[in-house]
Amino acid sequence: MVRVLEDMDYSGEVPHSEHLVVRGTEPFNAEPTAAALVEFPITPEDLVYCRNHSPVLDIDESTWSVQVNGAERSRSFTLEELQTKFPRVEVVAALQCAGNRRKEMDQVKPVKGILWYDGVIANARWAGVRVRDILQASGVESESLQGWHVCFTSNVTPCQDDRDYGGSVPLMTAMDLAGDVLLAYEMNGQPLSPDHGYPLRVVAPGYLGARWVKWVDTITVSPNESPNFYQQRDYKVLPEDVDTPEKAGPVWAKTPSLTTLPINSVVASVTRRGIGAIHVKGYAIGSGDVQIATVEVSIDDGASWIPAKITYQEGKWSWTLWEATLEGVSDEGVVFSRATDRLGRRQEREGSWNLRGVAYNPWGRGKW
Ligand SMILES: Nc1nc2c(c(=O)[nH]1)N[C@H]1C(S)=C(S)[C@@H](COP(=O)(O)O)O[C@H]1N2
Ligand SMILES: [Mo]
Repeated sequence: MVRVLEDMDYSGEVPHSEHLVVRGTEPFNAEPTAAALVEFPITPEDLVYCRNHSPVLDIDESTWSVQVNGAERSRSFTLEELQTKFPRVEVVAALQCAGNRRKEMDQVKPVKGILWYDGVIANARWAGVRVRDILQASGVESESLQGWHVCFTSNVTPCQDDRDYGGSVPLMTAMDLAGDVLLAYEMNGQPLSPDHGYPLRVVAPGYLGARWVKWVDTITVSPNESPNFYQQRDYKVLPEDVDTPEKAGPVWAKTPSLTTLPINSVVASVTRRGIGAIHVKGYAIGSGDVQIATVEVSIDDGASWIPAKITYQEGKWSWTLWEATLEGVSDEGVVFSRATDRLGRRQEREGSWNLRGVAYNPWGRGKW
C-alpha cells in the first residue's frame, strides 16, 4: 500500500497529451476524436483517453509494492519481483469507459456525468503479470471460494468521492486462464505512462474501464464486491424511471454493478469521394468476450443495410475497425452503422436512457 497524497492536490500533476479534447482539468479528463482514433488499429499513447477521479502523479517505482490479501495470508511483491518471477503475458484488449457516447444520451434527456463523445475507448497491447499467477503464489485456492471477488485498490491519493479508488471482478474471472486479467506494466511495448497507471494497472478485458484500476497497490480476495464508491454508487445502469439523484439514493444498492458493456459501433468519419460517393469509417466493439461478426451501414434510415469491410480485429478482446464506400448517394444525408456479434446479437436503433449515462449503444450515426 502506497499513499503519496493525503488530500487531492493537483500541484504535482504531470503533463498530458496535447492531442486530446479536454473535458475537465482537475481531475484531468480528455478524449481524442473518433476520427483520429480509427486511423490506428492499436491506439498510440497520445490518443488514449484519460479518465481520472484524482490528480495524476508521477510515482517513484522504487518505492512501489503490491500487497496481496489472500483468504488466509497476505504477501507483498515489489515491481521487480512481479517482472522477474512471473511470466510476462501480452494481451491486445480494448479499454472503454462506460460513459462512452454519454453526450448523445444527454441529448435524449439530460444525464449526470462528463459529456463524453465517442472517443473514450482505446485498443492497446498490454503486457504484465496474470492476476491468477499472483493469487496462486499467495495461496489463494479458488475452488473453495465460489462466488468470491478480487478487489483492486489504489491508495496513492484520495478521489473525488472516496478515500481511494477501487473496483472488483469475480474471482472466477481472474482465475480463468481465458479471462486474461492482468496487472500490466506496459502499454504498446513501453512502460505505462503516469496517465495510464504507471507503474502498474489492472487490465480486465471485456470489463468496463472503471475496473481497470490504475496505480494499483492492493489486491484483496473477498466474499463481497469492492466496497469502493466507484463499484457501489456509480457505474450502474439505474432503472429508467430514476431521473434524479434523490430517487437514485435507495436504488444504488439494489442495482447490480456493471461488468461488461453492450455491443456497440459508431461512425467515426464520413468523407466525400468524388461525385456521389462517400467513404465511411468507424469502430465496433463486442460485449465481453464475444467478438464482432459483421458491421453494416445504411443510408436509407435503416430500410436496407450494406456490409462494411472489417479492416482490423485481433484476438478475443480487441475492438473492430471497419469501413465502407457508398456510391450513388445524394448531396447530403445520414449514414447509420450497426454491429452484430458472433452469437447473432445485434445493436438496436435506440439505446436505453439512465441517469448516469452509461452503456449507451444506439446505432452509430454520421452525416455528410
Ligand atoms: N486509480 C484510478 N484508476 C482508474 C480510474 C481512476 O480515476 N483512478 N478511472 C477508471 C475509469 S472510470 C476508466 S474508464 C479507466 C480509464 O483509464 P485511462 O485513463 O488509462 O484511459 O481507468 C479506471 N481506473
Ligand atoms: Mo470510466
